[in-house]
Amino acid sequence: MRKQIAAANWKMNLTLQQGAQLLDDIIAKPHDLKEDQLAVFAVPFPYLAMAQQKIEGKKNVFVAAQNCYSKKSGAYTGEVSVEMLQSLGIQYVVLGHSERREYFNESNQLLADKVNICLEYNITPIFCCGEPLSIREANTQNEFVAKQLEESLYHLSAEQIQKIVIAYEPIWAIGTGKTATSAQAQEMHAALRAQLATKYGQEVADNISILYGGSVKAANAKEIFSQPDVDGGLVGGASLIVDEFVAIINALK
Ligand code: G2H
Repeated sequence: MRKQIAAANWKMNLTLQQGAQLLDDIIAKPHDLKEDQLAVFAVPFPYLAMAQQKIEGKKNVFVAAQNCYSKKSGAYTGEVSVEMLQSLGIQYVVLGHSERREYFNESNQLLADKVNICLEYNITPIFCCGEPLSIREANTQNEFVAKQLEESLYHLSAEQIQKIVIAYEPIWAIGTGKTATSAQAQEMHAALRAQLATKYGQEVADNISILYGGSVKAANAKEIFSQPDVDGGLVGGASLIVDEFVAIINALK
């Protein structure tokens, strides 16, 4: 049974004190995470240790980094290695968010290298993919997203690919208040799963969690997550509000 995941992406928001308070408040609220349901908090690098401490002993709750570097160590001033993350006990890393691709020129090839190093250190990549508005308008989104997966993930073995979480985030729906309809999300998620099945077989494809991201909030989470191929969400803005994110966790199927 694949995991259902509510992943918070704080992006570059909050002070340390605000982040600590937000985590305390969310953790204190009642939520009912079943065996196959996870809550993941992708926090800024300087808050990883704090967050990791706060979630210690909490079942099915994890902390994620929002990025990592593709090299093991060395003279890469300002970068953060996977080994550093591992030494903090971090088990998830968001990779290839569209903001990283756009503002920091992250290519599919660089992301393939980052995926590899994460797997080498037993850290699960939450691999983001998704098309810009122009591609959606040209109705070539399936090919566009297929290429992102092909160039960053399809060198992996069947065993390795099952360790990846995929997050589909149509760029036109990110932080814009525009959400893909649940039917649009389901259509893309089903297409991605079919593509994974073609490459790795149906059983492998059925084990891979595919999250939806882009203006998920308490009001639309249940409807989106109820789609058969949507396994939860990667949530930006709404993850910064206690009641919103708690409701989103509770909307997991
Ligand atoms: C997409 C998402 C979180 P938001 O970037 O990754 O952000 O929910 O604010 O659209």
